[in-house]
Amino acid sequence: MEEGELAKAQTASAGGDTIFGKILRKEIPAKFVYEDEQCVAFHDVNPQAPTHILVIPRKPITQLSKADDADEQLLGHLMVAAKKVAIQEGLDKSGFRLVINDGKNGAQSVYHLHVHVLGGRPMHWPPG
Ligand code: TR5
Repeated sequence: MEEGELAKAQTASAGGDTIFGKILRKEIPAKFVYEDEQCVAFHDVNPQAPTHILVIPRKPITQLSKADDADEQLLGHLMVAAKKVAIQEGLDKSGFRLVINDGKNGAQSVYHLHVHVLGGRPMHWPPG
């Protein structure tokens, strides 16, 4: 993650509408590479890998740690959708990574839950 994104994560806070809400309402144009009744997926504006797509729920859950137990089906759905996106992008042949950042130390900068789908290059471990 770039310094700028890390800095944003330090100042970002939960609550209120986010840029992803605007994308969902089509107030900001974004090309959805996948969508269904519960989620949409679009390219990250600042890709950290040759393929970097975000899968977000239509329901505005701020972050994973704030999801309710009742969101269990939706959370599973996001992972299935992320898998479909990875396959659609041809990442299943070489491998890929899913990431959910949560809170300041988790480097979350946008407080609308999202799953990062990253691929197209070897990933490093441990992550930074
Ligand atoms: O750091 P976290 O996990 O919260 O990830 C937020 C991600 O949203 C980052 O990877 C950003 O690059 C990405 N992002 C931020 C904006 C944006 C976006 N992806 C697509 N389109 C975007 N728009 C239009 N505006 C942003 N501010």
